[in-house]
Amino acid sequence: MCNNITHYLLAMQNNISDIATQIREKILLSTNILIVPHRNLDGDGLGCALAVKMAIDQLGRASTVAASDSKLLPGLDFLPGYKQIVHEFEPEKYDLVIFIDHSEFERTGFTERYPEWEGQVKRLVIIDHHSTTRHGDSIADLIVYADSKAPATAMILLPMFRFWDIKITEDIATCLLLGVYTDTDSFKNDYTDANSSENDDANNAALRTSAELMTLGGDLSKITQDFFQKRESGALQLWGRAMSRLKVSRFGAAVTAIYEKDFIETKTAPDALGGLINEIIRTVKDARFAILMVEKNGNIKISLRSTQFADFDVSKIAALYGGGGHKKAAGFSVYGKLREEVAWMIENT
Ligand SMILES: [Mn+2]
Repeated sequence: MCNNITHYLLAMQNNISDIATQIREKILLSTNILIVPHRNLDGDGLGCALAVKMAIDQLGRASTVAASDSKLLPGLDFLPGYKQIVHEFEPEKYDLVIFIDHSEFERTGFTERYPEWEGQVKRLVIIDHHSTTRHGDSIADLIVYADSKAPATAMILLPMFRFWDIKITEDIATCLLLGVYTDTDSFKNDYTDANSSENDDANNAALRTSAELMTLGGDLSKITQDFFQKRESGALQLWGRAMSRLKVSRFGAAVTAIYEKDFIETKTAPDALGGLINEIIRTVKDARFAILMVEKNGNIKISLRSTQFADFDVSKIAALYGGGGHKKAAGFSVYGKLREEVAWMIENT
């Protein structure tokens, strides 16, 4: 086992050397760089975007992090560079764009506001760990580094930064640690489509990388306290409503719903639901998968998660309704309002 992990980490490091050189060259060729994580930002997207900015600072180039969410993850405002994140930008000002933790213009959340943007991008670098990574062939000068076996984009960045001779400061270590910690769901070994032995290897590597990041000054207690233990009371009231409606079907689906009025009455927005399905709904004993239906603006967004140890592919359900995702986490949207009868119909499919 120990050997496997060493191989795993070494393989990551070796694979990365060529591509890391090319990416560093692109950065050094550029004068103004735009770093763009995905919309509905998570810990990995945010931590990695900020870490890449700090690394680019060390390479002596100017960069900006742009995120389309109007409200960023609130518990993480202690992260260096968080307050400098912009929500709008002038596309023509940048000579290199870096996509972090995703691979598509669509996923940035900026394409509606800047429909011309894709046509204006001269150079694009994609650093991602999703199995859905698409090679954006509309851009002539493109480098894609995708490793779908990496538990987090942060796991890719650490060896890449080393290759660039970046000093891993305490701030960089904290940002990368946030990525590994959140994308592994706090090391719960549950992040990819991989089979269980690959999952074990990857999780072991995630723990080793995290230990290393903590030795370098990564502040895990700050991450866990500020991100996971400072919830708004309205968010918990909202979670309570979902929990009180929870039902488990005979097919092993743990199902619950949030109605539009719940947001109004608890004075919350959909981002308050972050963590609910993974941390609560999915943990129901005997459930094989969890369904959270959320009604908002005439739409019902359905999130699906397999439970930790069930071999159940929720992306197949999502695909039936034109949605997407992977084996453990998928979703789709339908127009309409939520009525309990409808919920029971969905449960029986
Ligand atoms: Mn990620």
